[in-house]
Amino acid sequence: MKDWGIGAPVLRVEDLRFLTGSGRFIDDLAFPGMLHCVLVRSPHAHARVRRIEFPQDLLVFTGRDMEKDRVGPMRAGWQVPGMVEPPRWALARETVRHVGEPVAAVFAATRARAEDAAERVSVEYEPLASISDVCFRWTRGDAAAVEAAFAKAAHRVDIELINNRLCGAALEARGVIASGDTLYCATQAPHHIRSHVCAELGLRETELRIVSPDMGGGFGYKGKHYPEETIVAWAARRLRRPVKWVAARQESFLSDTQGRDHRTHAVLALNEEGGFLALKVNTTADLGAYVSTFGAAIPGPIYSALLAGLYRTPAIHIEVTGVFSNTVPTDAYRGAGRPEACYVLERLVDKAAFALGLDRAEIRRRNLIPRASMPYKTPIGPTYDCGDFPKVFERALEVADYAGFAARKQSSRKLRGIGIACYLESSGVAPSRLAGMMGARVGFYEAATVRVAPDASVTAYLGTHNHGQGHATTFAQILSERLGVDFQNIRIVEGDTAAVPVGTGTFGSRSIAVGGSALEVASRKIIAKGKKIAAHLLEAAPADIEFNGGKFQVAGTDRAVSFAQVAGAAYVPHNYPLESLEPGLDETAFYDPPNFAFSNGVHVCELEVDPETGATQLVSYHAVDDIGTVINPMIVEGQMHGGLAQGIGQALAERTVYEDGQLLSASFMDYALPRAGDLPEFRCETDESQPCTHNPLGAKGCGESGAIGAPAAVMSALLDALGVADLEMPATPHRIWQAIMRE
Ligand code: MCN
Repeated sequence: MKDWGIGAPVLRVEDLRFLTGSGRFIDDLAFPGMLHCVLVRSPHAHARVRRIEFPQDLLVFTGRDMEKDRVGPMRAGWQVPGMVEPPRWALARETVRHVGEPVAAVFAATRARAEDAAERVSVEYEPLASISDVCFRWTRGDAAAVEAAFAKAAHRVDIELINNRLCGAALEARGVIASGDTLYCATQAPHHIRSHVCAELGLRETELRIVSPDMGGGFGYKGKHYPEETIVAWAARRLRRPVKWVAARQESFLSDTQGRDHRTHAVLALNEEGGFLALKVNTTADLGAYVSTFGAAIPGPIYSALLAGLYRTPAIHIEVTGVFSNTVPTDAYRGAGRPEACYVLERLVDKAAFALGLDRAEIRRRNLIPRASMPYKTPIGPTYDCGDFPKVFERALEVADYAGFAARKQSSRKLRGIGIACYLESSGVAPSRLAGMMGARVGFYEAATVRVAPDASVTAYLGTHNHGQGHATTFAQILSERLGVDFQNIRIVEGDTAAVPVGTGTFGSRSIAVGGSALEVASRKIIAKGKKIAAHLLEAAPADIEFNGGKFQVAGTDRAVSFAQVAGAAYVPHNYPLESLEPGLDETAFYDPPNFAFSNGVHVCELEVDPETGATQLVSYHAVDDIGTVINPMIVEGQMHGGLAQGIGQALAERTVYEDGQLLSASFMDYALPRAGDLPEFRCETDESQPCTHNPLGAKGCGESGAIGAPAAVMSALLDALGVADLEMPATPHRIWQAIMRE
């Protein structure tokens, strides 16, 4: 196996720093004269703020102070057509709409003092009844074609599902520090945060620098714009002192955006042989109290685009109703719309298999889109550029020994089940033009600069953000491969708008497909310029120069100059074509993908349930994923493991519970995360036979794959083990035991 460059399982260069305690996270930062901010948050789900009172010796700001300074409302980053977007203020002005909404900001020299001071702020509320209202309706597909297909169908199978609301649980809580013109902010999307905060504070983007340093996980929810960013940036300017806010763990539950929360009714029409004829999906998605940054996009355009999955269903229609409720806003959480789509489809397909008396593998086999149909235009919009779904499917069944399951079940003393999930992931939202037509207020390109130093060491600057994905390693692998520069001589810079002037960020598994592609294009520009410099040095025509193994060579001769010689000549241009070429070796590329990169895969989960207690033990989990060209197989496997753990958590344990707008699961005593002992040894492999056809690396994203396939695979296995038709996530021992008792 290769030990460097693209395809090599290179150890992560960032880990030495982290493992030796040299990371630099938000809470590690402090500035002279810094004040600590603590927020007074609403205890009510819905209330009018009557009066806010506090002793004169306290330093407290309220929404009125921000209003006087003309701080503008927070706006969503995506406005689905027809969407209602009520104003959202960083500090509430008249009304609070969810428990945890910030009402007043209290400042003191230490955090403890700020916490004590916050206790002395008294807020008089007039509680209001909780409400629910429609924010948007979003449809896709051809309703008439679906009705016509249903009229002719031999079978019709329908299902009602809840996709449980989840919350993110990164090791490091969110945090923001403002100092001078810099906002240090643990965010996945520094450039987006700059735009949002500047728009609200009336600043030019050149007046605010965002630095997102090392970050202990983001999982999608740290990619969104939050009130605290505006509050802290504004307060620091007003107080002329650095200001720091870091969330306490319970605050995270009350203020971080949450994920999923769908109610869906779906119906599948089939012919005699189990062929899918039409699919009708009706989903109600809870957006919470306000439209968060991508809060409407995730259940609208993103989720609905994936409802064809890996299947050739000729007619599909989907209607999504986004509704407000008096809860924390929802937004992206690892998978973001795709696990929801996968869950609907796979549960429905399992149910159809059951209704028709077909094996669950067989019904899928009959309906998978064959490779020969690529590129495949789905009836709901997207066109898949490539993929060999049947191959990935058969391989997954083979590695999981699906055929041998019956024997294993027979020899099991518990309730044993096997489950299959076929998933599709639209990595890297694209293209900007199409997203714009669907309401996006931002672009979806990525920018990369490759800067070669005079000594031929290389720094690359990207608009993406590394918060656990290993970018410092994988991006360096790409450059090392392309430029022939030693891996140790490459440095990757992300997360600082002063160093990286433009960018989009890391979410939607876009970093490799979009950021990596921008990097690839920038490195091609470096080589193109290097060829011109080399041609001059070698007194040859640029067209005759080849770049191979780190050397620029006159084709067919042994005359060559090294990459280092070319870099040296670029910066000490003594022998250099200055009349036709600028000095320097420094190139930037913007890359706006023409399409999503469609990662896909098939997961097979096997488990046993203890009939006495309802406890589930996963026995094995096999995943075969097509993520196109793999840059670092070790990192990809780690990404899969993390995603799988989150997906399994959704299936078996995690659930955000509200009662009358009060959050009942606001601690890790009440919100159950999966632990290492709950997880089996994962067996993951990739299929690289179908590289993405439209990006220059051929790579498709993998960061969310595990979280997309796992809930459906685990639930499929559980239903099989229990022999029941319905069971809700999270399938806790209690719920499972109740299901057993009902039988
Ligand atoms: N990779 C690769 N070959 C491929 C695809 C990816 O080697 N064909 C590598 C990439 O180079 C990168 C990593 O795998 O180092 C993930 O790449 P990608 O799929 O592009 O995903 P992103 O880097 O854009 O990460 C975002 C994705 C999302 S959306 C969430 S949420 C998420 C995740 O990744 N949150 C994470 N993985 C996480 N991992 C950690 N540790 N922490 C989080 O918060």
